Formats: sequence, C-alpha cells, structure tokens
Amino acid sequence: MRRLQLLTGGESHGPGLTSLLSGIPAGLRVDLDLLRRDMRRRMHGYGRGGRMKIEVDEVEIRGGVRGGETLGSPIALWIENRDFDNWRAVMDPLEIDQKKAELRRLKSPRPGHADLAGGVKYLRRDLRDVLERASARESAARVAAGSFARMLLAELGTEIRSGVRSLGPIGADSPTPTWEEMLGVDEESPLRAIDRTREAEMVALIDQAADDGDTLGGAVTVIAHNVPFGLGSYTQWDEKLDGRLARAVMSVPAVKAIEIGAALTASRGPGSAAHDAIERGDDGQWRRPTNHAGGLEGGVTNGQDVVITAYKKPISTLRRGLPSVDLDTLEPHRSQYERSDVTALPAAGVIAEAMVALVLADAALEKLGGDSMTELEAHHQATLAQQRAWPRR
Ligand code: EPS
Repeated sequence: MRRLQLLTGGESHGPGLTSLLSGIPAGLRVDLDLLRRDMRRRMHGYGRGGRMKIEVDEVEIRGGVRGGETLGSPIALWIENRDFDNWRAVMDPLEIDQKKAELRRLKSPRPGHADLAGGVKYLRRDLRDVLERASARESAARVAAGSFARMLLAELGTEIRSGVRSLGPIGADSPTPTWEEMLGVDEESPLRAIDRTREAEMVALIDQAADDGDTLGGAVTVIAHNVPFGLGSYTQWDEKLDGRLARAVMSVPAVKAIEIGAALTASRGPGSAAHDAIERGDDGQWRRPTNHAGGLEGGVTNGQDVVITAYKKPISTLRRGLPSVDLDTLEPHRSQYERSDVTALPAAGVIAEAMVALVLADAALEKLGGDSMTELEAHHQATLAQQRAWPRR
C-alpha cells in the first residue's frame, strides 16, 4: 500500500493480536457498530471448529483515536485471545513449561500448511513456532483494521459486500454475481451463500466432509459498489489497481487464485464477447451494459462495481491426516491433527472485504489526498466536478 500502512502481530494461542494502521486522516468518526459487526461476521459460518465458541474478538482501541474521532496518528488495536488462558504454559512469551510444550509439539508437517517451509526457513524444531503465526487467527487483526478503511470509504459513498459463490463443486459454474445479488446475502445464514437455494446442499457437504475427517475449499466474491472513478494507474506496473487488489486478496489464508470480473469466462471466448460496450447517458453518466471487466480497465477503476473472486483451497489441517514425515524418526508419518475448521469460506469473504477496503482506501487517499477528512471530502467533490465536466472542458 502506498498511503496506508498495516502491520499486525500476535500468535494464534498467544496473549492476543495487535494491529497498527497508519495513514488514516484525522477527523474520521469511528463507527463502533460497524467494527463490532465486522468482527462478529468473521467468526460466523457453518463448518468452523470449536475455537470460535471460545473467542469474543472484542477490539480495544489503544491509540490514534480520541473521543470517537481519528487523530491522523497510527491507529493501534488490540484483540485479546481468550484461548490463551488454556495455552499459557505452552505459549507464554517469557516462560513455558518444557514438558507441556513437548506434548503440544508439532512434528509432522501438514502438506499445504506453512509447517515444512517455515520450519526449514526459520530453523524451528517445534513446528508450533510456525503454525502459531501462519494461523488464520491473524485475520482478526486485519478485519479490525479493514473496518477503519471501510469507515473512510463510506464517507466517499463506497460500500463493500461479499458472499460465498461456491463450496467444493457446488456452485462452481455459477455466473459472476452482481451488486443486487450481494445485497441479498443473508449475513445470518449458515454460509453467507450468494445463491441461497444451494445452502442446504452446502451444509450437507460440510457435514459429510466432517464425518470423513476431510476439509473443503471454494470461492468467495467481493464487490465494491460506487467506487470513485480513476483509482489506480496504468502508468507503472505496480500502480495498477487490479494487481494491488489481487495481491491483498491473495494474502487471505488459503487463497490460491484470484479472478477480476468475469475473467475466466472471458479467457475462454472471443474479444467480441469479453468487453463491455461504452454508452453515454442523457444525464452525462458513462454507462456499461455489462461489467465483465469487474470495474477495472488498464488497472484503473472505471466507475463500475469492482468485482473480485478469491478461490480458496481446502483447509490443510485434515483430521485424518495426509502423507508426511515424522521429524524425530524421519520416517513416513501421517500429518498431525490440530483442532481446525472444515471450511472457513464465509469468514474468508469477510477477510477479503477487509483487504479490498484497505486497498481501495489506500488508492482513494493516493488520488484525493488530505491529512483530514475535511480535506479529503473537499478534494473528492472537486474531483467529481472535474470528472462530470469532462470531456467538454
Ligand atoms: C486455524 C486453526 C483453528 C481455527 C483458526 C485457524 O484454530 P484453533 O487451532 O485454535 O482451533 O479456528 O481460526 C481462528 C482461530 C480464527 O480466529 O479464525 C489455523 O490453523 O489456521
């Protein structure tokens, strides 16, 4: 990111998670309801393990905000891990019980997880040292920071939503969803599915996978609506907003592929079917009868909805294990099981929303600038006036 910076810290079963978000202008009103709602939404979803019953994911604001308004200084956030109480002997930052730690030691790396690569990279004998930070628990810290980006975007009129598009094979061939379909996603439904008629099937598939000791992946789509025209740039490779969004959303745990708009379908057909016609309405608005491009042309937002789909591999912690090696004997051994989720797709959508919010807020600050929300809003209005007048003057 160019104007915003985000660092997170903390282990899955350590004392808690920290977020440090700098670059948010002064004078943004903190919407606590929104923050709490996002945190709750991330914990929700059929197929999660027992951990989500332990945590409450309450965000404590420890810096950068006074009297409910941002100060322009870094926003410091803290989320306590309730589960730390059960893990103190093994995870205390200063003193651990070696015997208990040995019992919780992870010594057969899980294929698909960071265990092997991280163990070799950081030369850790106990792969717990890898899994604790590679855990998706970290995403709570990102969702908290993403809420502040969402609050900023709301001031510009931009909204972001997501939904589960497919789970395993169910819904895998569904067409790219629209904003109207996103508005229909029921946040309280078991899976936050875009096509609610398929939820029962999805729930049954999760039950089957749980019985089999297996896991499931799928796809989530995020749509940003009413995004300012002209965010990102084609003038340098690393300024293209599609690349910036792809990088951010790819960082959501277990995501292995990204699609902008209807890219997969477009790649299989001719150009005449792939692109979105340009029309000018009587009201002076640019209209596109279709949005195959997913709101991005040349890596620049074009006034249409920004549509991004993330494809998640099945979670790599399987109860029945996978072929691996015991690090003590160096003999073949099934990978170890740690309590885990069967799928975390509904949560992945919420995390992806946070990442999209952070990138769009960053790009909006880059284009519109300002140390305060007052300036940002003035720059936004001036830019809108220029864009409305174009190309006549
Ligand atoms: C995760 C393993 C599970 C998940 C966790 C991600 O945690 P635990 O081992 O404590 O049961 O529940 O997700 C979260 C803790 C979370 O907040 O999303 C993993 O290994 O990635």
